[in-house]
Amino acid sequence: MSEETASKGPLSPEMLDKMNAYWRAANYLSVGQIYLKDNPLLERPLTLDDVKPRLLGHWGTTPGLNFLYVHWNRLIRERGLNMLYIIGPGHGGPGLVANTYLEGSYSEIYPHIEQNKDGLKRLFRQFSWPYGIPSHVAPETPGSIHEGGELGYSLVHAYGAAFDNPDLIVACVVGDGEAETGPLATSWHSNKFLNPLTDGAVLPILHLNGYKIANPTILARIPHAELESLMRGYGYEPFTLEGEDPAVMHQQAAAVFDAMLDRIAQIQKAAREDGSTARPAWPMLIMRTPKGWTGPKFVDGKPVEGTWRAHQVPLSEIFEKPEHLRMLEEWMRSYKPEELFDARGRFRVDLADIAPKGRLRMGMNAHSNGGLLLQPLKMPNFRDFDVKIEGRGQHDFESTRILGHLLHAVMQANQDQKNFRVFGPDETASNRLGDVITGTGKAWMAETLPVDEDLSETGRVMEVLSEHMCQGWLEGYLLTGRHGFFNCYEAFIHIIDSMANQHAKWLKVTREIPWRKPIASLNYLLSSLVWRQDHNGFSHQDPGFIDHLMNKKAGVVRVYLPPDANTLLSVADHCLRSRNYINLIVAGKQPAPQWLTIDEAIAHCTKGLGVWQWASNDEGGPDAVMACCGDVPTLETLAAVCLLRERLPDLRIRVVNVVDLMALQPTSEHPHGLPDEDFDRLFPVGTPVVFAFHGYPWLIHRLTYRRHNHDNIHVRGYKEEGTTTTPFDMCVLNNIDRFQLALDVIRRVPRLKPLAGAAEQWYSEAIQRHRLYVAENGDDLPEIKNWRWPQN
Ligand SMILES: Cc1ncc(C[n+]2csc(CCOP(=O)(O)OP(=O)(O)O)c2C)c(N)n1
Ligand SMILES: [Mg+2]
Repeated sequence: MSEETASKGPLSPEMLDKMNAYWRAANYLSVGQIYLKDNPLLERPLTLDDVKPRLLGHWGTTPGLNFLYVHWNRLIRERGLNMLYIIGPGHGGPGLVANTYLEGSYSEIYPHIEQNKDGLKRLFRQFSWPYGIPSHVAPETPGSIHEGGELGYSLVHAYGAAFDNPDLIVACVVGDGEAETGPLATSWHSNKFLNPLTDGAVLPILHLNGYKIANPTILARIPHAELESLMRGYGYEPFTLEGEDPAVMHQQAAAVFDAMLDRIAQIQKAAREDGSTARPAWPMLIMRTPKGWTGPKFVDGKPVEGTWRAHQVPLSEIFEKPEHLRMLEEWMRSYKPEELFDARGRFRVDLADIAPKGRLRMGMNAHSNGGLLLQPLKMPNFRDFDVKIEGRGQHDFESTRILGHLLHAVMQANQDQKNFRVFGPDETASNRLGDVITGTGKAWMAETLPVDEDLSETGRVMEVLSEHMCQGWLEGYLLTGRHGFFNCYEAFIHIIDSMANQHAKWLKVTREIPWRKPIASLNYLLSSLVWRQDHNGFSHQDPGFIDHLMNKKAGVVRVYLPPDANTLLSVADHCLRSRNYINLIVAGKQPAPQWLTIDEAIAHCTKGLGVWQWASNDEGGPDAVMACCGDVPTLETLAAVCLLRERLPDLRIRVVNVVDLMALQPTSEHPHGLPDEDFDRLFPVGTPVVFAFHGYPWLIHRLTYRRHNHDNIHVRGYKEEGTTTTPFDMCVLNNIDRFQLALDVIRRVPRLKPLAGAAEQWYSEAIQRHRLYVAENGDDLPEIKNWRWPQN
């Protein structure tokens, strides 16, 4: 590089040369991974035998990611930074693998990928190879907490990682295509929740390479001033880096990053030493560089570098066109591998030396393997928050309010550790968990007015009306070794279905990677449930998230439907202590009868399902089993038992309540699955089972399909009938009401066949009476509304 270029910036000529060589090495290794299975140092002319039969991967984004990596390396070394690197366009996986290899962390974690020619050959070969490594920044990639396969979540993950990590800087690349997604578009607002006093910093880089797969990006095709205004409008101070001449770009990048990091240091000093509480305008970078930078400029007469054609594999017809093989060799040789690796294939020591050492290497940053840092939550004794049962079902409590007391105590117990946060889309109070806010407050760095309550710069309850942000922050928080709890309306949790998928995949894979240490589980509380949408109606009625999660790997997912407050406490305690799961808890917030003492609740939850003997009269074996799962189905089932007992006192009914949905499956399908012998004891073969389920009924069939008594299991659940109506009418509309359940039993028990006609008559009269009353009075019949389990 010329002296003149080198003098225009903070890098010494020697450092500039080394950084550029380091970048060339990363680019070389990235291309090598995409194309080659042999001849990794190009010691002989490239032949088709050296090329992989299937060319899989993405080049376009990679040189930009590599460029940033070498600059982070310099900054980490010069400033002793604790830095995590999150890549939105995770399809740039080869770049991260290349860089963690060059810094040595890859070989430490995977010793067979040695720092020599054999290691290079394996490094290349394994990429996108069956049983090798994935093409994206996957859990297998050292230093990663973010796969980036599904675009949109990089920035929320970055913020989640930065919360309560005051010494951490999270550099986050946002793809300009990724920036078009809904979750990413809203993520910029995370800066209204990040406190420079107690949290780390997020350094967003908008990677404006101009293109997605096949189209330009919006942000690349609006005037620069408009883009800057957009970023200013989001509350950032935008910096810009633009160009393609490597020497100039290295100098400019070094200057701009020095300025941005100085700015971060100023912001943190103002908050930490000078007592400033103002919301800072954090720096962000708009980086405008060519897509596929340093790659082939033209292929088959068409421009590639700097266009969407560079997205995947720019030379894809290697086997068909000899010209492509020649161009690939030329491209790879343009990085001058002979100057980068010694004769044995080891990265040149003086170049390797510019990378940070030990734990400061981004591939080794402990925050990227959060389990290493995980401190168990200090858990108060949940028994202390129990509801005293004075007569079963005689008093109503809001179960989630009781849980709120426990969460409040968890929050208080862990205030010093600063490793627990509660997340929710503006519904924490509505879900009756408001107690958790008391004494901790809700995080808020934006303006406040006298009318506001509980907003605080140091709040630990995170409320924002974006399920995406709640989910993303929580994931980032968990993946970096902390704990959390997400509460959400049941119907709207579907908004993050896809994010839950991705997290489940991450967990599934990490469980198989020995160096990834277990992290705290992702805990959901779904409340404001389908059956009790008194204010809202049909739009708010959808219990399908359960079904969604049930498709995930059994090793990862747990689903609990505690029927009352004490079971909810027991389940929540269990979930908060667990590791590497997605725990779904479904529990109502409306006043509802309470059934079990805390000791009974613990015993019941430990089993996952069991006979409620106090509600059963099944001596000598049941005529029918009435199973229930969920709070409203449990109430209706118990009311149906009473109806039956009044009319048919000698009918032997067994009540089985299910808290842990997974227990219904065979042991072969899920670790919580009840052994067949136990299942058969509860649900004897040949005995009719009327099952009232909180969610869509088909799920119970799916779970019990292989059980011996499956043919006799008849399920009632939500069948997409709803509106703004009374609680009991919701049950009637979906045929899960007490009259229907009682009728089902009469219809199914063979010896009651003769009574079926009269029972049908009785049923229609009851429903008729209900309908007329509800239509006339706008409320449920008093004997329904005020029904209580009889005391004897
Ligand atoms: C949510 C989502 N939608 C679509 C895709 C398919 N996809 C993969 S890469 C890509 C283009 C990404 O463009 P950009 O974010 O600009 O990344 P880069 O240009 O840096 O490769 C698309 C649409 C995806 N991975 N995720
Ligand atoms: Mg792009």
